Amino acid sequence: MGETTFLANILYSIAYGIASAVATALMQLPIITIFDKEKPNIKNILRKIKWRIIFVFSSFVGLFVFIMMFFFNFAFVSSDCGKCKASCFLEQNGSVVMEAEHYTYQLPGSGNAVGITWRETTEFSGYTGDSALQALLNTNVNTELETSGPALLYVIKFQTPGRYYVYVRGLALTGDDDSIHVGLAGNVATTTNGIGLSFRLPTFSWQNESGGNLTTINVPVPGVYTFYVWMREDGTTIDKIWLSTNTNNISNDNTSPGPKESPCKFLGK
Ligand SMILES: [Ca+2]
Ligand SMILES: [Ca+2]
Ligand SMILES: [Ca+2]
Repeated sequence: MGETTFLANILYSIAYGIASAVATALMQLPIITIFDKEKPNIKNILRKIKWRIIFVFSSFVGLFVFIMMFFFNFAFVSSDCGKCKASCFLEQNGSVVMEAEHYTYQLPGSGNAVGITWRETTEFSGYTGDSALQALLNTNVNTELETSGPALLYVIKFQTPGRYYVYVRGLALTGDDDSIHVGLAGNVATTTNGIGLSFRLPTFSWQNESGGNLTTINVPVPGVYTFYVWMREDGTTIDKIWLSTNTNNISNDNTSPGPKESPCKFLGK
């Protein structure tokens, strides 16, 4: 969240509210002047509009609240999502990049994954942003082809429709701690591949494949969608997500940090 932008928006809202209240008061003048049988001097006009102070004040409060809601919903665009978790990532030019730890919501696991949650960790070196997320406790649970693992939800505003290649930066402690499922808007992209999107190195690296296939999601029309990451095997650790319309962005096993996180806007939750 950009604090400078936040402060500027508050000051702008206050100034706008005061200006609106003054304008509302001034709008009373022609009415008073036309219907006033007394001489319309400043003293009489000020006396006549005195009872309208409550109305003007309530207008100010109402406008202030309205404008603050407006800015919370539409104008809090930050170049860095930071700790702003109730946020909506903005896709630009066929690409959106999200730190895993900046998820919008998390849903608990069910079935054999009951009680497992995604937890922030800085235990493994090489993460980007604030941390990575690990599905814990790690007691050898595998949801196989079910999406019953704890889920991370990322709300994304897509401007560019089309097929997106899913790249996730994560690490594998062992072969039993190395896979996730992903999907968009309830459509799972990986379960039909017989296995989830899997990590192959004990250090953070980018991976796109699930069961030897490219992992893709489809955005049919521009709009706001929710991207899902489900734990498949507990102990799996993820750091960053990159959705791109370009299949040649980065190769599997690449350990670079990748591009910086996309901008987001605050949803006011
Ligand atoms: Ca595995
Ligand atoms: Ca495990
Ligand atoms: Ca991260």
